[in-house]
Parts: sequence; C-alpha cells; structure tokens
Amino acid sequence: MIPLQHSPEVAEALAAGAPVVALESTIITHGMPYPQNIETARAVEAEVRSAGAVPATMAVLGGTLHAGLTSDQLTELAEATHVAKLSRADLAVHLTRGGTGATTVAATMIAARLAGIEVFATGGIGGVHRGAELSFDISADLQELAQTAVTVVAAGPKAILDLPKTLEVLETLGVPVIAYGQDELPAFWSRGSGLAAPLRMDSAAEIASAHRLRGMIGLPGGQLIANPIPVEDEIPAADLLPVIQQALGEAEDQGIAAKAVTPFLLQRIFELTEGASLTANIALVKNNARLAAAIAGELAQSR
Ligand code: PSU
Ligand code: MN
Repeated sequence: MIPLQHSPEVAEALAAGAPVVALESTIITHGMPYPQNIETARAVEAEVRSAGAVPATMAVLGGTLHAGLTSDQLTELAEATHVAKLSRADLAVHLTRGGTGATTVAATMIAARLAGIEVFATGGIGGVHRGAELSFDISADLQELAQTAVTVVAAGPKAILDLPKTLEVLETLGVPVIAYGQDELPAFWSRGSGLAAPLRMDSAAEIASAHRLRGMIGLPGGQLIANPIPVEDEIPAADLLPVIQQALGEAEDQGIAAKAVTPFLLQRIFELTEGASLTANIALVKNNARLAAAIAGELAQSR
C-alpha cells in the first residue's frame, strides 16, 4: 500500500470535487529562515483559503507522505533542523526508511498527482544553473514538469539560474511555459527577465482549459505558469545582478554543489540584500497561491 495520508480536510474537499492547491515544503525547510518560514507557510495557506480553495502542504513525516499538514505538523517541520530535501530520486528511499523530509517542486508534483491534486503553487522552480555546461547541474524539477500532469504556478525560474538555458531545456522537454498577463518571462524577484515567454495566457479559466486539453490529447506532463511578482513587491533585476554574482562567486569558492546550491544562494542573497529578497519571495509565493486557487476553482467547475 502506498504510504499516503490525506488530511481530513483535503480528503473531504477532493471527495466533494472542491478546489485543492498543493504546496511544497522545501521552501519551508531550505528556502527560508526560521521564523519567516513558518509565518509564510501559514500565510500562504491562508491565501489559498481566502481564494476559495483548500491548501495541501506536502511533506514526508515518519515514512508517510502527507497531503495536507496540521498546524502542529507544519510547526514541527519549520522548526526542525537537518530535514532531508527530497526530490524524485529520494522519495521512495525515504518512505522505505520511515524518514522525514521536505518535498521539492519535483517531489511535490509526484505527491500531488498521487493525492489527486492538479494544481500546485510555489515560489520559483529549479532550472539550469549557470555553468551547467561544466557542472551538469540541472534541476530535476524540469524533467518532472515533462512527465507529471500537474499545473505549477511559480514566479518564473529563480534568477540565480541561467534563464535562457532553462527555457531551452523546457522547450526540448515539451513543457509549456506560460507567462501570466504579460509577454515577458518573469524572473522570480523581478517582473522582467529580458526574455520573451514562449506562451502567454491572461485568465485562470484559459489555463485550466489548457490543462484539461493536455490530458485529453494524451500529452504527459504539466504546465509551468510564470506569474510575475506584483509591481509593488518586485526588486528590479539590475539591483539584484551584483548580489547574485557575489553569491554565485562565493558558492564556487566554497565548493557548494548538488542539493546545497539553491539553499546556499537563497540564504546568501537574503543576507546581502538585508532581508529584501525574502520579503519579495514571501510576496510572490502568496501571489502564486492566489492564482493557483483560481485555477483550481476553474478546474473544479469543469469536472
Ligand atoms: N521556491 C522558492 N524557494 C525554494 C524553492 C522554490 O521560493 O527554496 C525550492 C523548491 O523546492 C525547488 C528547489 O524545487 O528550490 C530547487 O532546488 P534544486 O535547484 O536543487 O533542484
Ligand atoms: Mn541541482
């Protein structure tokens, strides 16, 4: 039997065909410092609720994959240190061992599909790292989008990445990259990236229809919705550039590799911007939660 447990609220919503939005947990354990991580996790759940959907934060606790956490479970995860960061490769091993771990975008998509949830909100997806031609560091998030039928709402790939290469890989993998309400690809903390988004949509209803149609025409995989951070919360890309360069240089000097790269860079950028990057990150996740809830609402209506 699959060690999967829905929270009572999520189970009830799914049984009734009500809108549900999956949320990831790596952003809580590896993406934000305490206590902002738990404050954000709660605020994001509240956004989903006020937009008329039920939030399902995904995590592995004691060898069980949870779809929907209680308030106590959320607190426990946010306060824990040395939590494992689980991607596709790690999931079954950690479930076998009875371990605890936070799910990345890739693992959250897998969990969402298993749990029967079609929409997922996060901050930014992983992608092709700068220097990937030497390091081969390409996030498993991209492969997952190619094979798991979940619509993921993010503020674009994180600006620490090589954005043109990330778009190229997504194109190769057949993943629709849909900017919401603008022509340009948003870049996480900034609304602009200087790159045209491959696709654009302007309503949650359209995004929900495309999600349905993908399944009907037999295409595997999901959709990436690149939702720009609200104007009042963004940090212009030019302001971030030197900070990102510095953080990348330090990561290289210190030999940071593999799973540690993204958490290291996010933490250093937080320190170097004196918290401004975190404030923007929190705002964009909440914004993504609202759009995801609207898409989940449209999908529920079309069922
Ligand atoms: N979005 C955020 N903060 C994060 C992440 C996303 O705002 O910390 C996490 C997600 O879990 C994503 C991971 O899957 O970063 C990417 O890690 P990597 O580059 O090692 O694949
Ligand atoms: Mn990586």
